[in-house]
Amino acid sequence: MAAVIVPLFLAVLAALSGPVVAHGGLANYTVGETWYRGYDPNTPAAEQVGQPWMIQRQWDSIDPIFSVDDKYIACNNPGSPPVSYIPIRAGENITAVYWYWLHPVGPMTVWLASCGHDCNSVDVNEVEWFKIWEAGLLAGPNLAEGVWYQKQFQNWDGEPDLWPVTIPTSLRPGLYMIRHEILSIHIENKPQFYPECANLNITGAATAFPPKEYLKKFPGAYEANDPSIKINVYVPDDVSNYTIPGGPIWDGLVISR
Ligand SMILES: [Cu+2]
Repeated sequence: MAAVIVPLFLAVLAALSGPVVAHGGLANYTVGETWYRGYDPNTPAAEQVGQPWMIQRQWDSIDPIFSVDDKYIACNNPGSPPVSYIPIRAGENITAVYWYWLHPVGPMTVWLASCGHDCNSVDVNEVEWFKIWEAGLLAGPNLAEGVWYQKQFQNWDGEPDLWPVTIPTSLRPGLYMIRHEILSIHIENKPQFYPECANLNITGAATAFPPKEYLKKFPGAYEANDPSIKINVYVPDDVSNYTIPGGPIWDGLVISR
């Protein structure tokens, strides 16, 4: 489970030179001072799949997923699971590292799913995900021109875009997948989902786990006609509140069923 310390510059850089399309994805993580290289769709799969350092699910495209019913909405993942797990303690931060994220409008969410004894034999469409973090519209004046977290986390000064998230302190230890999703809604009624998944080995002595109402599948967590997903952020232009789809985040408390 060796850490690779060389930053991996991502496909989005190549995409920037394209005339129209510019998307992106997540291919690096940090925990503390340790850098974990993930999958790079611009590097041959044979150099990455099965490598002992790989901690992220293979993904092959920086293009978005447009349908909530697309099975790739789980992990942008037509390919192979990784070999290794990022070690992390409950209560510790994991930071997702992007380069030059482009889109400014829409929510960002982070989900976990328990894998049982092995994340590499599970079906990413069958595991049960629970949301642990979300951020949407931070300030007005309206949906199109307001400050979204998605806009605020961008860095265009050569530094990477950093997205830190805390693993719930009360979560019971085990093998989990972590799923980062950026939902971009800058094109009217055509949502763009950008999910990627990695393996975590969460340690600690806590015992909590979210109750059933927090557990969702992808596809399944979202409705195509959710007004936060099928949305025109430009009309009307006086809306300054936004409900992040996918239900509430689990706050780490044990809730009696
Ligand atoms: Cu894009």
